[in-house]
Amino acid sequence: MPDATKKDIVVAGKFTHPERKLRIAVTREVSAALPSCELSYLRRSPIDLALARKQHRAYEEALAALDCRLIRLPELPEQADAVFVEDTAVVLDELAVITRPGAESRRVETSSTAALLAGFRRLVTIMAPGTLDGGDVLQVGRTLYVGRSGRSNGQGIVQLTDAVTPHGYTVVALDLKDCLHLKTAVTLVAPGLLLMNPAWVERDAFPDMDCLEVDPVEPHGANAVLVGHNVVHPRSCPRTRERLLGRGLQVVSVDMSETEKAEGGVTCCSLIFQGPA
Ligand code: CIR
Repeated sequence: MPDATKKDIVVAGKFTHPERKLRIAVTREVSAALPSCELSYLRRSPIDLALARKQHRAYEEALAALDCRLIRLPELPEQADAVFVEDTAVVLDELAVITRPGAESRRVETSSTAALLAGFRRLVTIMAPGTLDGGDVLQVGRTLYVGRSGRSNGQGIVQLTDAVTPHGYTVVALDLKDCLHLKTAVTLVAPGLLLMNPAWVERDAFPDMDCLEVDPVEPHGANAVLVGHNVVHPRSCPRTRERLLGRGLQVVSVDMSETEKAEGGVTCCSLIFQGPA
């Protein structure tokens, strides 16, 4: 890990299966400025910062309990959305793509993510005029589905494609409607199984996949993180949780009420990848 970042990084978490390959989860402290976050589809409502930080700790603990080694990046106190670290990079086994977030206010977030990830991966950086948010990139094996959203543009998707194609990945660009990111609309919850909101992304975009739909009263219920065999899922969507349980999946529910008001979900608050063996 580069020296410049070492002093700022908190490493926590326990290893219940040290013989397994190391799984790393990068998070970032909730910014004091979170209440003035970017909003695209939600109305602003008051955010309880202390509660947001408490919930974020519980989220980190949930990841640690699932055998993630946590690396918490330091707070960027002036960057309201910096807790949503997922948007700053796409980490694959072979390389990490440092994004150029679609929201101009968020572009300064990427440098500290890059400094950390340089210790783990070769880096490729999305350049202007390209924009890409990590929340728009859904990896399913060697396929990267990418949302053409308000945050990720055609140039960004071309640059991502150029970076990953030599490593055997196929990039599939998809249209979205009425939601911020692709992973707001669809995530992977088991091998071959997607959890999705068909109002926001076409079910037909995934002809080879099995799809479970969110409960219609829980449009935000499709944002889940698969960690091993466990689905980390928002407590605010209990009906969708029942559907996941009905498929025999193991679900870890986390309360994210405060970051949800900032249009964030469970995927956005971490970057999870395999570390060194
Ligand atoms: C934003 O608008 O950028 C933040 N308020 C929310 C970002 C959520 N990120 C994600 O879903 N990947």
